Amino acid sequence: MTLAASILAGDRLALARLLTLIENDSDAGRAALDELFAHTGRAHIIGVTGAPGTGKSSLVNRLALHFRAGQKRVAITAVDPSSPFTGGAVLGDRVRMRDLAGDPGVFIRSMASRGSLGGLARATAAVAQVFDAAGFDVVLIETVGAGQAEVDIARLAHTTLVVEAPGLGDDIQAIKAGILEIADVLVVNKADRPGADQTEKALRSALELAHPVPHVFRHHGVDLQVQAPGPAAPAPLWIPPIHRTVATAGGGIAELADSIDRHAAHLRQGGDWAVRDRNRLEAEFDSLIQAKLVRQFRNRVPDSQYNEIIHNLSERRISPWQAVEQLLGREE
Ligand SMILES: Nc1nc2c(ncn2[C@@H]2O[C@H](COP(=O)(O)OP(=O)(O)O)[C@@H](O)[C@H]2O)c(=O)[nH]1
Ligand SMILES: [Mg+2]
Repeated sequence: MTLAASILAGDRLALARLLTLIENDSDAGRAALDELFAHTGRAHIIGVTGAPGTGKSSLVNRLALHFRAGQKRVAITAVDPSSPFTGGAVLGDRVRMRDLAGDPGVFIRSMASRGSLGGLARATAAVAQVFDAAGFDVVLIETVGAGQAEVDIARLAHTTLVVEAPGLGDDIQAIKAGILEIADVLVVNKADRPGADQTEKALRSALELAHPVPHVFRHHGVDLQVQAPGPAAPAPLWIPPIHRTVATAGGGIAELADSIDRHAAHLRQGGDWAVRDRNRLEAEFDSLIQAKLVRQFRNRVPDSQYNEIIHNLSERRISPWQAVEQLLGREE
């Protein structure tokens, strides 16, 4: 039996093995991904992002328990570019997720980046695909921070939760970083702490600033048009709801999960589910083409020539554009 076939048959060890192969960017991993691809496209992919300490892991834990209570199979991955695989933060997350340990309807896997952020986004996309093919109904992806990696991972998700919490002094930071633009659902966690009102108010006014910009994906500056299979009437605009939660005690989780479900229904109804799916695949395809072309090209250029051009660049003898033209010729 191939690795992919074992995964489709529900073999958890095979699943764990493939995730390692993917992290190591191996050919065997890619071959299994190719085989699994036809079985993807069903899972609800949910991204959970926000600053460190806002309670993302605690929320993911609670949400997973909630979805399990509804008989859904749940896969969880935590992406932490700053910490190595065995690093403190990731281990801490694993300990907190102990409520779910031993449940065969749950699979938890932490990931650390090797190499570039682009590589991390690709690996995360691959991991989500594997969980999807393996039959998990919900895939929760926790990411730290407010950088490009989070935006990339939001593109991967159908539904993105942005988590804030009072008392961290970074509300403005996250809003500045434009993270609200990727939010489908906003969460003020640690609602048991003083300052939750202020955090919610700050979010609400930032949200009003961002509104009424339609929440659609743009590609190369052009709105993508995909024929919706659903009803002809245009779907109403989705306005990100704000939820208060106490992840440690479970407060507000049912309401939050309800919003997540409503968002999925909204995407399906309006045809945005297909749009996001298509955009995600196109972005992945683009990024793979770029990576492959650059690799092929670099293999053809001797290091000496490459280094000479870099040298000429830093000496300001040629501009970056001229450097590219020297190597690749002028575009027609
Ligand atoms: N008071 C309070 N503490 C919380 C809440 N949610 C999480 N915490 C605590 O905040 C800390 C960080 O939580 P964690 O889930 O690891 O945050 P993450 O870094 O965003 O994943 C932990 O000590 C949690 O126990 C909450 O709703 N209220
Ligand atoms: Mg965490």
